Amino acid sequence: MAKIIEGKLDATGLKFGVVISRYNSFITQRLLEGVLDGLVRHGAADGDITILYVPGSFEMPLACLKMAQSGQYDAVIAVGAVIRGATSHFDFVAAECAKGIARAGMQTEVPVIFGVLTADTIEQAIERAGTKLPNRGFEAALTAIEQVNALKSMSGE
Ligand code: INI
Repeated sequence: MAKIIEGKLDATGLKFGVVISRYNSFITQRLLEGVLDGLVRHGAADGDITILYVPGSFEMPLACLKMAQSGQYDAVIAVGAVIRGATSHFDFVAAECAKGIARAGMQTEVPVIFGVLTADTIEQAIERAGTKLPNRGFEAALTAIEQVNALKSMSGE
């Protein structure tokens, strides 16, 4: 019989850092609401969640790295919205943001979750922030909880 290791969706006693971008704040605030809802409804205490604001998604990797390095959090959740619109800036910001966030997790061995929307239009971003589609922030919260618990289970905690 195969041995299965998996993470429970129980955030009781876990500590979370949330890095949120002010850029496109009308979207990122909705995502933040989803993150907080997802964490608290799965048992996290309000006081165990720290929110760090940064100017834009390009600034998120360093902030995530610093939070993860601090040793104060079981997971860090990055919340941003990169919208293509009419600018080629999108490709640079989205690529650096994704790479940097992945690197922060690998470097620190703390789960750093990519709760960053990348969308071609503002309408798509609104849909993914909890209108036509589920709130991506809520999904990022559940991802964080599962990943923390999966890694804890794997190391026998
Ligand atoms: N930042 C975002 O978070 N989303 C975007 O869609 C975006 N666009 O398209 O320009 C964006 N740019 C700002 C960037 O993140 C930095 O704050 C800026 O370049 C200063 O470093």
